[in-house]
Amino acid sequence: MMSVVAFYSNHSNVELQNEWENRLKIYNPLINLVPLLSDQAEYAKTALLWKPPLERVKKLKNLQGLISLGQGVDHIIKDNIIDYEIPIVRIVDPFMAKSMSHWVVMSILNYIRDTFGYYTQQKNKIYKPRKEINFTTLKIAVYGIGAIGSVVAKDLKQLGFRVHGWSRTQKKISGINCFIGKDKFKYLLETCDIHICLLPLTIETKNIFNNSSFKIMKHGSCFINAGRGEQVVEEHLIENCKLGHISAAILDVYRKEPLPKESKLWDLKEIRIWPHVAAETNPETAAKQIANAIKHIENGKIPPNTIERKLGY
Ligand code: NDP
Ligand code: OXD
Repeated sequence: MMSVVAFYSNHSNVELQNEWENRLKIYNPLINLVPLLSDQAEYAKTALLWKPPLERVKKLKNLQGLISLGQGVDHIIKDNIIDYEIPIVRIVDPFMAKSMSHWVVMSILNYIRDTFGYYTQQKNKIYKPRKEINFTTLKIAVYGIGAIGSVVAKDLKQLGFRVHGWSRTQKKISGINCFIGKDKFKYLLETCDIHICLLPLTIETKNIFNNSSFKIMKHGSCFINAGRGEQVVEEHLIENCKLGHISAAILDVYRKEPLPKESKLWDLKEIRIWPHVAAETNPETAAKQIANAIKHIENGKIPPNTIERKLGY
């Protein structure tokens, strides 16, 4: 029997849906993706979603499970619109963790080697060494050391950085100083030089980077966010960048995406803007686990990587 799956991605287009379907068919030739907004979606037991219109999802009465097309699920559980108790599954893909790690490493290396200073010099034909930050003295904090953050932390350690991690439950990762709790969050803000947010968006993490957190960071700190935009009070970040208190901010995610043209974030010399691409979902590497999740859902079983609703991630 056909396995009908309702599909929606915010870059929704037929090519993307076809690409996913072709990848999924390798593992189950009976999988048939149909657009979430189509009438056929009424028959779907599973929905494969990225930033879907949740009111539409809610109307599909045959759904037995939802799968996020990313590692985060905030786009599905936000505002509790989907209030019924069916499994919500997320992707956990080592490819994405590595991809994120590359982006973070690149961001940090650009920061400490002043890549953008050299670009500017080149434009003006200036041939002169610029100040380099001594990486051995830098302390890095990775907020969120789960599937992605733990890989980032380990790779940074491997490159010779001093790395600290922060999570909800205590972790033990060789070579990484792991912390939990609000006091230790404050301690990391106060003592680290580079702050990397890789947290999921939950009630606890919303607005976690605000004036109170930025102000207690060391003067000249570097802030990197690839978690979620709503974890940062953008006006406060802008204020602290203008003061030079935050000397560099590398951002991949925003409160409103796509980042509106009128956002002041675009204009600050301290800020680098990336359009939510730090670790993109890869159909080639993620299809197998999604096909498996679809099978579990259709058999009334709980798939691996089903989130704990009460935790929100
Ligand atoms: P995980 O759930 O595997 O890891 C989340 C980490 O955050 C865990 O260490 C968790 O602690 C910690 N955490 C959660 N809540 C709190 C809290 N209140 N206080 C302290 N620590 C907390 O998620 P992933 O690593 O897979 O992904 C993290 C996020 O990265 C995603 O939710 C998404 O928002 C973002 N992301 C961004 C991408 C991009 O391209 N920009 C791509 C992919 C993901 P514990 O270990 O104790 O559970
Ligand atoms: C994700 C993302 O959550 O791309 O996977 O942001």
